[in-house]
Amino acid sequence: MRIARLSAVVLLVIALMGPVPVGAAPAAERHTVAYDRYSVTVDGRRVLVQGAEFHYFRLPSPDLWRDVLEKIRAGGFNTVSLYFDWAYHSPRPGVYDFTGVRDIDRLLGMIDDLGLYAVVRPGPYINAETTGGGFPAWLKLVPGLARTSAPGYTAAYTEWLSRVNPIIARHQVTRGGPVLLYNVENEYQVNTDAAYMQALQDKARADGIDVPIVTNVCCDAGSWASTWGSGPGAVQIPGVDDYPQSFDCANAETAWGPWGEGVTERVRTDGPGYAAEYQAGAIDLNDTGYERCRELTGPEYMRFFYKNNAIASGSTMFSYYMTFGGTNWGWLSQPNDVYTSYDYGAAITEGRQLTTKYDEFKRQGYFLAAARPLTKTDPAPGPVSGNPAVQAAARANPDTGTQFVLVRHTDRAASTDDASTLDWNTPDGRYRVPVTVTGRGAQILVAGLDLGGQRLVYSTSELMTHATIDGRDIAVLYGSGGDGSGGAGSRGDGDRGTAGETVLRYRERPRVRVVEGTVASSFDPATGDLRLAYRHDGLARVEITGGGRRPALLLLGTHETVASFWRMDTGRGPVLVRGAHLVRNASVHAETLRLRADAAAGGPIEIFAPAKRVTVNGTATPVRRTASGSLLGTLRGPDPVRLPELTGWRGHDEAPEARPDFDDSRWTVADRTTSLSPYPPVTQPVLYADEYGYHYGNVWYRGRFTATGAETAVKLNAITGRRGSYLVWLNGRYLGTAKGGVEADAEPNNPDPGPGTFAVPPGLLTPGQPAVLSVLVENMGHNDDWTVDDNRMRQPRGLVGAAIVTAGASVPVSWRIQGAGPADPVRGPLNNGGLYGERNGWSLPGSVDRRWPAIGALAGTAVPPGVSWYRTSFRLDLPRGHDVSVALNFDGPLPTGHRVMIFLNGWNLGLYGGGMGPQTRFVLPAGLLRDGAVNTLALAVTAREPSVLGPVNLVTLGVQRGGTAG
Ligand code: IPT
Repeated sequence: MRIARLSAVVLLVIALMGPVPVGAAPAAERHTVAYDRYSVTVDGRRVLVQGAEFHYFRLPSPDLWRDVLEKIRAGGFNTVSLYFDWAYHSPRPGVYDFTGVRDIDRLLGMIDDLGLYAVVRPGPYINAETTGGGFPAWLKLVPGLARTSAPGYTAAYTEWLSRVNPIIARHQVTRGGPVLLYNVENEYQVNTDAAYMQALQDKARADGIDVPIVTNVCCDAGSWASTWGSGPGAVQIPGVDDYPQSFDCANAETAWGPWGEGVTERVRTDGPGYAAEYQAGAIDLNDTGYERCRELTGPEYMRFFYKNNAIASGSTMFSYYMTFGGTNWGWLSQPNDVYTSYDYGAAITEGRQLTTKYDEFKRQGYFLAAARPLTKTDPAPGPVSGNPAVQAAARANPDTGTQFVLVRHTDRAASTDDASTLDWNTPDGRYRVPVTVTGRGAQILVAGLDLGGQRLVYSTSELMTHATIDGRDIAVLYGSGGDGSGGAGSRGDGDRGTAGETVLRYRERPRVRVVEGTVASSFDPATGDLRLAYRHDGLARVEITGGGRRPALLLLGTHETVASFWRMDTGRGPVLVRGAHLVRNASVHAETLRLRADAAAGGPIEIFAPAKRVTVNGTATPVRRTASGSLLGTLRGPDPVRLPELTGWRGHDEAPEARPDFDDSRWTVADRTTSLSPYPPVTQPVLYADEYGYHYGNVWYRGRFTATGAETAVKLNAITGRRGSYLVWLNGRYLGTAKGGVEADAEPNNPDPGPGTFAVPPGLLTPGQPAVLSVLVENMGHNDDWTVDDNRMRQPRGLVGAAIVTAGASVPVSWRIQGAGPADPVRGPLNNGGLYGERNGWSLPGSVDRRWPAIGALAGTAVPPGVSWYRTSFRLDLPRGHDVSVALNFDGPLPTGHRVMIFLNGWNLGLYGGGMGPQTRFVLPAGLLRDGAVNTLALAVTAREPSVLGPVNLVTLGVQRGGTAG
C-alpha cells in the first residue's frame, strides 16, 4: 500500500497550535487515503468507487444540485465525478468568481453532507463539449501553446489552479471532506509534454492536494502506459475512458459495441483498474434527439457492458459519463458537437427525471455496494459451461474465496436465448448449475458470500442487495433476462417466468415459510444445503428461521419489481423501502422512521426498518405490520399542477446597428494587423472578435467606406462554429445571410461554410457618399483543443475576411466592432453576447417593455429579417411541497429561417430553431424559475428571412410530491 498523504507535518502543526479556540468549528475528522492494485482505501477500508459524472456548471441552480446529488446517491452511487470549468469562472485574466451558481465550495460541502465522495477534475483542459474545452476564450490572446509547458500558458493555468486548488484542498477526505481523488488534465495521451503533466501534479501538491492523483486516458491505454506509466508525468492511478457504443444515436437499435467490448484496461499494475469515464449516454452528434441516445445506451447496454467490464477488468473504480447531463445554457457549449441540451441520454434526464436506466444503475450499484468482497478480486478459474455459446468468466476474492461469475454469450452479438449447465466449483462445494442467457443479457452470479448471518452457497438469481434489519437478514434477488425494456434482442417480457435457484447453507434443517409466491424448497442434511427453486415473477417472499442461524427473509423478484426498492443507510443501520418514486433520505429516531421521499402517484409504500412509526416528509403516515414483518402504508400522490398560459406578449424590433445613421463612435476600432491565431485572416485588418475582447455570443461589425458607384458585391467570410451564421446590411438594406464556418482550415475536399457573396443592389450607393456595411455575426461557443498541435482553441470567431467587390479601384473600409458588455456579475461571463437588446438590458426582468407594442399571442407573429425581441411575464403558483420540473415548449415545425434565444429572468437558457438542433423543449430550472412570484421571459429572435413565430407554452416534465424541500 502506498500512503498518499504525509500527515505527520500537518499533525505537528495542529499540535503546536494548541487547543481549538472556543466557538471555532470542531476539527473535521481526518482520514488516510491509500491504494493498492485492488482498490482505493480510506483508513484501511477498501472502497468500491461507483461514480456519477455530474457538471454543476450545467445546472445553474445550487438547490437543484442537492436534488440531483440525492438522486445520484439513492441510485447506488457513492461518488460524484466533477469537472471544473475554467471558462465558467473567469471572464478575464486575473478575475475569478466562485459565488452563486459558481460556488464550488458550497457544492463540495453539499457532497460531503450527503456522504458522497468526489473525484475532482479541474483540467486545466476538460473537453466535455464545453466552450474551448474549458479554456476561457481570453486564453486565445495569451502566447504559448496550450496544454504544454509554454511559459504564457503556464502562467495562465497557474492562475486558475491557484484559485481552484485551495478550495478543493480544504474539502479532501484527508481533511474530513469528500474529495477522494484529484484528476489532472484530460485524455492527454495523444499529446507528449511529460514536463507539463508533472508540473500540474507538482502544482497540486504545492497547493495542498494530498489525495491520490489520477488522470483519464482515452483510446489507447497501452501507449500511455509505455510513455507515461512511470517517470515524469506519470500519475498514481491512470484511468481509461471507454465509450463502446460510440455516438451514433440514429443507429440505436443496431449498435452493439462498435468501439469494441469496452473493457477498462489496467494501465499500471500497482494501482486499481479505473474506468475514469465509462459511457452512460451519448452526445447527439447527428441531431437525432436524446431519447435515441438513451436507447443507444439503455438498460440492455448497461447490463452487458458494465457487468462485463467489472468482471473482465476487475476494476473497482467507475465513473459513468454522464449520469446527469444538464444544460448548455448561455454560451457554454462547444457547438460542433452539441446544442443547448446536454441531456446526454443519461439515467437522470435534463429535466431531473428518473428513467429505466436509473433503475439499472440502482440494481447494479446496490449490488456493488453490498458485495463487499468485490473490492479485492483476482481472475479465477470459472465454472465450465456445458454450452460453448455461453461463457462463464470468474473473479474471486483471495481472502474470502467469494466468487463472482459473469455469465454471458460467448459471441457478444448473439441475441438468442441459450441455456447451459455450469460445472461450478464453488467455495462450498461442486455443483451443476443450470443457467440461461436471454437475448443480450449478462448476469453476475455469486458463490460463497456471507449475507449478514447467512451463507449464500450460490444463486442463479442476481443479488441486488442484502441488509440486516432488526436482527433479520434480508436479501433482494432477481432474475436474468432483463427488464423487458426493449432494444435489440431483448425479450419483451423481461425476466418474468425465468427459472431461478438459490442455495443457502445451514447447520440443521431450517424452517421455511413461503410468505408470497411459489417457491419449492429442499434440504440436504449431508451438505446442509437449503435449495430454493422458483420462477421469477412478481415478488416472492421466503422466510427462513432456525437452522442455526438468525432469521432471514429472501425477496425474489424480477428486474422490474426489485427496481422499486430503495436502500438507505441510517445511524441505526440500513432500511429498505419499496414503492416511493424516490427515497432521498432516511433516519431513525426512537421508534420512528423519518423518510424524505417523492411520490409521483399515490400508492402503497412498504418499509423494512427498525421502527414502528413512519413519517414521510414530516407528516405521520399510518402503517400496519405485514406478514413479512414490514410496515405498509399509503403515499399521497401529487396535487394537480396548473401552469399559466403565456399571453400578453410585447414586441420590439431591434438592430438599430443596421441603420446607416446609428452612432457607433464608442465602438472599438478594429485596427489589429496580427493575431496569435495560426489561422491567418483572409483580409486586413484582423476582425476576429476575440482580439477585441468580445468572446461570447453575437458581435456586430460596422464598416464605413466612401462609395464609388462601381461596387458590385460584398464578399464576407465568418467563422462561428457549427450552427452559427451571419446577416448583412448595406446602408440599412438587408442583403442576406450565410452560414458561418466551423473551422478556418477545413479540408479542401470538405469545404467549410463561411464565405458569402452579396450583390449590391443597383442605386443603393451614391458615388462620393459614405456607405455603411453592418454585419451581425452569430458566434457560437469556441472549439475545443483535444489534440494540442493543431491549436484548435485558437480558431477564430467572427469575421475573418471582408472586401468590397468593385469594377474600379479597391475600396478601403474602416471597421468598428461591438460585442458583449462586461460579464453579468450574477449570471457569469457566458450568459450574454452583444445584441443591442442584451447591451441595453432587454433580456433582464424589469419593466423595459412598458412602451413596447402589445402583440398578444406569439403564434402567428410575422418577424422581419434582423433581430426582434418579445417579452412577457407570468406568475407561477405551484403546489407547496412538490417538485415540478417545468420547460418552455415550442410547438409546430422546427423553424429554419429564424432562431430564438431564450431568457428566463435574465438567464440565457438556450437556442431554439434556426439549425440549432432538434430541441423543442427547454428546461427552466427551479430556482431561476421562481415559484409564487412573477417571472419574465424574453425571446430574442434572429430572423435570416421573413418568418412567422409558432406557439410557445409551459409544460411539466415531471411532478412529484416531495422534492428537496420535502
Ligand atoms: C471524452 C472526454 O474526455 C469527455 O470530456 C467528453 O468530451 C466525452 O468524451 C464525450 O462526451 S473523449 C472520448 C470519447 C474520445
